Amino acid sequence: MTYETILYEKNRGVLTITLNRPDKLNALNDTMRYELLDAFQQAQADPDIRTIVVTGAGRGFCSGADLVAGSEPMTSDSSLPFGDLLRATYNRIILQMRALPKPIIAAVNGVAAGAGMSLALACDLRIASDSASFTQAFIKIGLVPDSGSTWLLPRLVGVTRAMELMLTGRRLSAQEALDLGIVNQVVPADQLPNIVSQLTQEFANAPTRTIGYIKQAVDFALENTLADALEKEADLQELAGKTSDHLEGVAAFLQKRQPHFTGR
Ligand code: LHQ
Repeated sequence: MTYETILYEKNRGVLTITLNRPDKLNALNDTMRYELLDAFQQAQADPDIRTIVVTGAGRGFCSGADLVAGSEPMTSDSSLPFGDLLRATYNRIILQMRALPKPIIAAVNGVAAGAGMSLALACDLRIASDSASFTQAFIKIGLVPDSGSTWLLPRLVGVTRAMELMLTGRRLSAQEALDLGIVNQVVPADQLPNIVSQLTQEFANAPTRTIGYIKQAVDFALENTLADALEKEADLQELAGKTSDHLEGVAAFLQKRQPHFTGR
């Protein structure tokens, strides 16, 4: 598939998805949402892809839903009621990202607003440029936080802070987002690509299957009892124990050398 609104670049096991509507701070229109969904599906199916970076072109990461009526290519569903619109694309993107058994890193280069913030929250790690910012902008236009923000944000920052951010729409600096635990790291803007690239090279050489199991285990644990989480860990550990990367990890340890993980 050729994409119009995102860039899809594969390099040495790393897929970089760049949201590419810089004039609108990479607002999500119909085309972009379907392209993102397709890109994450490709990322899941392609065994050469071991990690995914999501970032934005220009000075924004993603400003959420495209609010400029009539500007969208009328490809499909922009006239749907909001509930159906969410079910048709946004919700599927978020579920696809959480179910994707590979690490997804948000390289948050600029403002992440509304569903754009949700998109960042649905990634596994967030590295922010010092010029990034975050806003639960929904309330400013009289909408409920969506695309997973109500589920993801309280889990990251606790209910007290999440409610404050959702009720006020206050725009957080990257440093505030770091202090609250929304991002993993804040780096100078000009170093963001290099620092993210170092990290993703590590992930491109990691025991990928096990990373998929870790995502599954943590998301499961957040919704279930300790007893159920222990059972899930046991199931997933059995699978992890059968990977060649586990055998390689143990062999490398015993031979006092660096492991060579293949993601199998
Ligand atoms: C934009 C946008 C944008 C279009 C900036 N659209 N053009 C789901 C389902 C159903 C319904 C709707 O919603 C959803 C999910 C959602 O995401 S709802 C929340 C939607 N997003 C927002 O409400 C955020 C709107 N944007 C803003 O509040 C600001 O632009 C932020 C805080 C993101 C950035 O502020 P600034 O850095 O001051 O930039 P700016 O406002 O000057 O924007 C730059 C340009 O980008 C500007 O265009 P222009 O032609 O004047 O230069 C904006 O109109 C355009 N833009 N966001 N979402």
